[in-house]
Amino acid sequence: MSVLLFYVMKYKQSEPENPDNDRFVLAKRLSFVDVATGWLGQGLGVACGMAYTGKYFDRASYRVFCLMSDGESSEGSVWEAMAFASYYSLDNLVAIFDVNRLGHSGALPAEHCIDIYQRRCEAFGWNTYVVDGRDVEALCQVFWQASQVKHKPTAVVAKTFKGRGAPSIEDAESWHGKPMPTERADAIIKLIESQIETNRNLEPQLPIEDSPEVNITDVRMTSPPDYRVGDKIATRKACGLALAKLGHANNRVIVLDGDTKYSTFSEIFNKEYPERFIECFMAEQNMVSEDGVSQMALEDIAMFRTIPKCTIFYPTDAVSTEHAVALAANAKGMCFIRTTRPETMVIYTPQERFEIGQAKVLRHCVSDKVTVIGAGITVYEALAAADELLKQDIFIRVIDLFTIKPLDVATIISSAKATEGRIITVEDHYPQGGIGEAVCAAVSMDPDIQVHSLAVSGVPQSGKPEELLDMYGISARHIIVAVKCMLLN
Ligand SMILES: Cc1ncc(C[n+]2csc(CCOP(=O)(O)OP(=O)(O)O)c2C)c(N)n1
Repeated sequence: MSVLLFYVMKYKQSEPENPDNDRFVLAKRLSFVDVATGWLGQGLGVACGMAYTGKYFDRASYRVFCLMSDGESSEGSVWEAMAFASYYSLDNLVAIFDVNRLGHSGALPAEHCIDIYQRRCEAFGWNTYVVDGRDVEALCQVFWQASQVKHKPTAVVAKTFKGRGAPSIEDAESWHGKPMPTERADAIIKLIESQIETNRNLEPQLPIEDSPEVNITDVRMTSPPDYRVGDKIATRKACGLALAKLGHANNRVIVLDGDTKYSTFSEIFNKEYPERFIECFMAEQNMVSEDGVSQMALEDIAMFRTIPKCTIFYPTDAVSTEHAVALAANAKGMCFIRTTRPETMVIYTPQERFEIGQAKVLRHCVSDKVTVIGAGITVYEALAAADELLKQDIFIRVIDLFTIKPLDVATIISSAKATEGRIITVEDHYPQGGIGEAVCAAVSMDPDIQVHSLAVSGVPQSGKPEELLDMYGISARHIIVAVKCMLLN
């Protein structure tokens, strides 16, 4: 990283987004990392897109560096990207394989067998160097050599040790993703600082300013659709024609296809703008690589709901989870069990019985005014809201769904009837395709039931679970507000 950032890469330190800067792709988020791909295996695909743009569209001098890990290279998408980069001769792209032998759970298949990585990279048509990842001079040399190579992307296979220099941490398993105790971290920082030999302020080289000005805002069709009512045309063809039309509007409209241009009709675009058509072949993972939010699954319920016969469990506590596992083992078809990261309180006795499609009513009394439906983590928020509202003499019924598909429609409807038709759903999921929509669909034929849904509406940031629940509107506090609003209306 230091060789790259302070010796090799050219960029304006004060302007991380300057288009002339060299690009840096890494799985971790820092201000000068152009793309952070915590969902491993996407980085190289994104870097390929940047390098392709730099070489063929911008025709600029900036270069693209992608720091990858050895564990990550188990992902098939990495090798799709490797094939893409060499096919398109992306000589402005350098991928650095940080081969530290370890993944999250332990040693990786190829461990420190550097030659395995070397041969794989060479087989994919890459100019490949093997270095000791701590040898500054060797790194400087291979990065310089890489800059001289034409028509081939470069792979730098660097042998490294995780936690190098830190006593009893170097090359040891089970440190991945584990916070270091403060005293230990302080000692290690001191140790590292004691090894710094110069306090010279290192300045990166400035970039060559030759990237074009690009405007991709306000891309409009130049004329309205040219179809008459009664015309017959396949929409896939209309889509292909529309893309070609959009190509007139802005020369930064490009099309990527995965060896299907005659089926998708993107061949129409290809004929008109061959230089803006990118054939990605049958490597769709690489084709769609994009910056993703690291491992926050907020669309999974929607995805699994669409699969025929798939059962979706979202157990709330350890007891219901164990039942979910046993029920899944005996269920026909695919099952998806959604579990929760933080520790949650056990709320069911060992004697409680669970069935697929049977929800649990956790709070109820004759004076209930609203039914609050949750699953998993949001059940605790609903219970906390119920406790708080109780102090204000407002009674709510709380339902734990247990399975989201199939949904316990009978319990939902009878609870809604008992609470004057009022339902609030609350879920740690995007609104689209989640619990709220499932419940709405289930009660849609009943004009006397109204559903208000609390769900995560934006792409979230990282944070503490309780902070995130509150920030994205699905905490007890938000449930209380929603209950009161519903009662006012
Ligand atoms: C696609 C994907 N699967 C699983 C994870 C969870 N995960 C985070 S880090 C990691 C292992 C990291 O090992 P490696 O890729 O070698 O990186 P490094 O040792 O350099 O940290 C895993 C499995 C992830 N981030 N992305």
